[in-house]
Amino acid sequence: MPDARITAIVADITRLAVDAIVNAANSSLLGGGGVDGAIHRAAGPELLAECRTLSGCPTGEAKATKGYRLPAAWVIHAVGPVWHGGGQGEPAALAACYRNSLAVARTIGARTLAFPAISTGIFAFPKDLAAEIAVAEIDRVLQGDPWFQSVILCCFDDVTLAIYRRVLGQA
Ligand code: AR6
Repeated sequence: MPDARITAIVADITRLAVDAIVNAANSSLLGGGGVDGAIHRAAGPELLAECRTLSGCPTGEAKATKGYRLPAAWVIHAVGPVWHGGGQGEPAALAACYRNSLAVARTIGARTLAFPAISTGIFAFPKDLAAEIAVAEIDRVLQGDPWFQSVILCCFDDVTLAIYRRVLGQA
């Protein structure tokens, strides 16, 4: 069974009072639609101003900013892969996103975090495979590691929640 600190809920990630929320960004880090647009709207224009100083971010990697008007102190901007059929390293890039976001969380002192379902919206990554990768990678990092207190898989719809509950064995 995956680590019990990993849980799935349906929520608007911009409302969660965790140490850090993860953004499903693109490599420009200059905003966009989906959860990225929602995070920028809720955080205010200071977020974009800080993002402009970061010079973008490669796919599979993550960079942190402050959370500004969000309840979360930090935003970790992770760049998921665009799904091109699975033969272009998309699964490994998605796993790297989760792993690197957790590494960034540790460097900023964040113990409670929330992830959206990275790449499964505009970037079209299949939801089931994405959930399996997310849970496996987070679980691997949490094994024997007391640093993280809670990792929330923040779903925006009941279909995604059902997938995570099944993968987590919490159905
Ligand atoms: N809270 C939680 N989850 C959300 C929210 C929210 N407020 N809004 C959407 N989701 P997407 P991607 C879910 O498309 O596929 C942007 O333009 C959504 O239902 O936001 O990684 C970026 O700038 C889905 O399950 O991100 C990039 O260009 C999940 O978040 C591109 O989209 C991810 O969907 C990234 O695409």
